[in-house]
Amino acid sequence: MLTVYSPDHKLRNARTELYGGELVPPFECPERMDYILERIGQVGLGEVIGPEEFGLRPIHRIHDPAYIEFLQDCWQEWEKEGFQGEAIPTVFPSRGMQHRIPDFIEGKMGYYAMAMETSISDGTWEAARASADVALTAQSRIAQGAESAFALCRPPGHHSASDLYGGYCFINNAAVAVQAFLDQGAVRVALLDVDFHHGNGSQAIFYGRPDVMFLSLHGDPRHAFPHFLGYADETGEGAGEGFNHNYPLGPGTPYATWGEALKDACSRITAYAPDAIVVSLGVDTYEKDPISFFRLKSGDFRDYGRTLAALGRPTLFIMEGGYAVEEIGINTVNVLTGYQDA
Ligand code: OKP
Ligand code: ZN
Repeated sequence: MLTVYSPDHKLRNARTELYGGELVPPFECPERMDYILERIGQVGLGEVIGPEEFGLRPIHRIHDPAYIEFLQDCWQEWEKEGFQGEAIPTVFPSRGMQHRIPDFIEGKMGYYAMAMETSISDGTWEAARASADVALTAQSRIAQGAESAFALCRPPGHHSASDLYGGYCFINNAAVAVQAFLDQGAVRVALLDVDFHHGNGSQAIFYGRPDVMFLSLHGDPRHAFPHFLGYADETGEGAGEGFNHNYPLGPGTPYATWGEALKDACSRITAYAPDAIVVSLGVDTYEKDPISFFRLKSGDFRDYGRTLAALGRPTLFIMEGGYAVEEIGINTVNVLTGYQDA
């Protein structure tokens, strides 16, 4: 399987994440990519290539241009105020308040943030743009006839909606790739999110649309980030009714239970008969993940890779989360070899 990777992800090197009331080194760190690349080499998964540049056009198909401009300018505007730390909002358009976009950077950040653990710093925008190019390059290979490809994206994307960043995400790489398939002639695309966290951004983007089926297995929002979306009764709206499927799962969920939910999702995908499948691949479902609560073991990743292969559709894997850094390579590549060897 071909992997697309850009070293520009290293430009995303925030020093801080707001966690438990402290500023700690981010869980979503550059070293994650080193372990995955190392494992790709060890098992001989296939060629690793750099991305092509696609510019802003495919990104604007998903994201509000004013939001993209905000991401581009955020760090410079923050620095200009003379603030000493990384950029973090402190005030939000909550219930009963205006949803007008302020001029001052701290207000703008509150407007565009869905969570505040994610600091913005120098290079964040450049890395996010490169991550989208990685996704689009892998997508183009499948459009040209490859049966699968792996977009080794960093930063991740599935929490980002049209005009929201947070949860370590800035541009929704998977959604941008889904839209690229559709713009190139696909009629239906399934977006399957197996990251531990609910893909609230992806769900929001496609919620009213029948041309994309979104399915997500994730920690129950009553117990897990992002807390405010991901319930089972969110099934789509308008023309999109019936094309959104959430599988919220509780603390301690083992692979036996998780795998049953995956099989249900797969039968829905088969019935939908998509032209392509995009997988938001997070391996924070792993038993030793430091911020998650499922109990998948390394061998389980290989097993569900085989389940995905049985769908028999062109499949684009997009990297999302996974924070047990030393095992992230083994777990991620197990999905891909499980798929490939099936
Ligand atoms: C990004 B991705 C845990 C707080 C969680 C943010 C998690 C973002 C996950 N107590 N904070 O979906 O892997
Ligand atoms: Zn996650």
